[in-house]
Amino acid sequence: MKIESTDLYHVDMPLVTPFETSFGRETTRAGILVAVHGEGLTGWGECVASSGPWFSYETTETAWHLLRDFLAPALLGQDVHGPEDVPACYAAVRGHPMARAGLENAVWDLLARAAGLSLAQMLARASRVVPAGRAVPDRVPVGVSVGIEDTVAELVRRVAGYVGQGYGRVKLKIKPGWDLEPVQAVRARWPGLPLQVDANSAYTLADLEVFRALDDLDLLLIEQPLHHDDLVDHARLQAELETPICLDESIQSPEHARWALDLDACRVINIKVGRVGGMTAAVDIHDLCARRGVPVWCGGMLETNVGRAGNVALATLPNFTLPGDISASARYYYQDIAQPDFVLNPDSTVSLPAGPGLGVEVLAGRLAAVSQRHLRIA
Ligand code: SMG
Ligand code: MG
Repeated sequence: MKIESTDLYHVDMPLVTPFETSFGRETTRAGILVAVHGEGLTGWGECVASSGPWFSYETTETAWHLLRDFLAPALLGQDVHGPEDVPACYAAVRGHPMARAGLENAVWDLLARAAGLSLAQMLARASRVVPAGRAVPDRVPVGVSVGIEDTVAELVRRVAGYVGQGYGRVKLKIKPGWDLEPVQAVRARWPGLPLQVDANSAYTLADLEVFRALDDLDLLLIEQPLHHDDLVDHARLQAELETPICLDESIQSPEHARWALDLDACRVINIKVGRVGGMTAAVDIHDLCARRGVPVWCGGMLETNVGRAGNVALATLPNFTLPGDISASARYYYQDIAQPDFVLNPDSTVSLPAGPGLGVEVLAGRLAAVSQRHLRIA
């Protein structure tokens, strides 16, 4: 498949509910939608870099720069046989995984559509641990990630709303000053609820007592408690805790995943396709963890239905044994740029859309309405 052109759309969309983490509150979500064209077909990818360098150093501006000046030009005119050919086109580019993922994932969608396969089928073929003949699941288990609220009472009300909608697993954002009290309150109200926390790197080893107390709350995992770039202190903390540490920000490549497991810095990995540079690396990390007996789950970056469809497909791989941060479309945006929407099934799953590739279609009018700029690279 010869890549004939690429379109970049810088979007900004208001969130249905503001989302607050240890690094701040977001009321809108910026991102870049990437379309690649070849042989009359179009594939879509979503770059999940935020407006500012908080979750990672990447921003929509840095990703736009990388995509416009390095990544899309390197891919232009290339004859791509498989998605794994894409990272090879810009192997010399260091870092910037979210920018790379936006483009690579668009090619996965394009090639899946060309082959008449769903993305989930393509991913199963790419994995080295999926047994031959395994049927692709038609749904994946999901949970909801709940941001920091102004009061514990508001948090409990918010969680009650999501539990009432049918979410069977809840993740609470924590930060110093917003940790034991809210988590204990939610645990007391729902003693059997699968519950986990995410600190987004807000703590240090000096906070050991907070983690010892969280260790008693029967949590599924504690996500990214320490520095975003650290593995050594996470290994020290894991040695003190029964609850598995799950790394998010610290794992930006399959190499980071291997180093983290070798150091026992975590016992679960959150795979975000954007954070690790694309589906090829995401499958590699999945396979590594499967071979080592380490569970993984699919993280979320408040994606539109384009990114969400990719996450749902990824989460069909067999070692995604914990529910993903893949909530129903209605939790994020009033009107998504791609359809159909994802809805929550009563068993706290979302279903895979039908059709080849991602299984969602971008609506040109809706995309134009939320686009701040558009660039064609041809
Ligand atoms: O997509 O439902 C979602 C959000 C999941 O909590 C979520 N993501 O650190 O895991 C994380 C955060 C990062 C969000 S920053 C945009
Ligand atoms: Mg996280």
